[in-house]
Amino acid sequence: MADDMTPTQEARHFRALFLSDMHLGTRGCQAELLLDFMRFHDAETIYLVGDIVDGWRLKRAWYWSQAHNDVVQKLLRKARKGARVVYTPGNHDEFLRDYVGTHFGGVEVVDTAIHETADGRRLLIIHGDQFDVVVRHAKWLALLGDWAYVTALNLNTGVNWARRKLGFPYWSLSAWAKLKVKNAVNFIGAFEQALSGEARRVGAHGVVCGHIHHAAMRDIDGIQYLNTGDWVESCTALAEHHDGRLELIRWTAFAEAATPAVVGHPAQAAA
Ligand SMILES: [Mn+2]
Repeated sequence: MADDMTPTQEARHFRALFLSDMHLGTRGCQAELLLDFMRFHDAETIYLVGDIVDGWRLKRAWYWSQAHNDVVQKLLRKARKGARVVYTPGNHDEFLRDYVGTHFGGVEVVDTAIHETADGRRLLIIHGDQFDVVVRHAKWLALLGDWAYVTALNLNTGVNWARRKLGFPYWSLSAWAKLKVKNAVNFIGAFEQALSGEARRVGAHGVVCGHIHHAAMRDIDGIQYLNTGDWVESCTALAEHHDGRLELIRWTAFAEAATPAVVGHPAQAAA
């Protein structure tokens, strides 16, 4: 469908949109639904909260259809038309972490960001893989305290940096946890705790993250935990209205007419 085609429905305009885990470059990516979503949603600021392009797959089964191209074009077009686009890379597009602090095509690449809502709340924007080691060893770290926590965080970054330089894939906690289904619920809980804890540590009121492909909007000990979900399975995004109100949008609920494409195996999609 042409980009300029008049939509039969009015586009919704938001103050900010937060999207993560598109996994462009893999068959699992629901690019058509995403494209459809982007046609009907605009914002002053768009946050790309990591795992937008699945870089590790570049080496193996790279899948890049016209729809994947269109998604990128659409994003760049929104940037050209004046939207501020902020990209906080994740583990699958970790190669972009080498470009933190730079701009390309109107897109700012940053490690993490702070978004201030219309009603003055500060939200930490971060993909979330930075906490994989912390989550895996949550119990031990709780016993050992702050020093061990910070060390584990650095270790996570260091180990994966080294693995990347050596050409090994990122060690994915999410994929690991999904293999151990019994631990999945515990794992999600520990992830949410770790991320909301980090928001508190940096003095934010909440956190917007992705990584575990599990959309959520809830209060955790006074911190607003917001997970944007993904575009492999759930097709979700977070939006901020002009008054600061936050809304989790499940696009599949609106796009029922669209026949779901063949979805990649969730375990392979590896958050
Ligand atoms: Mn991830």
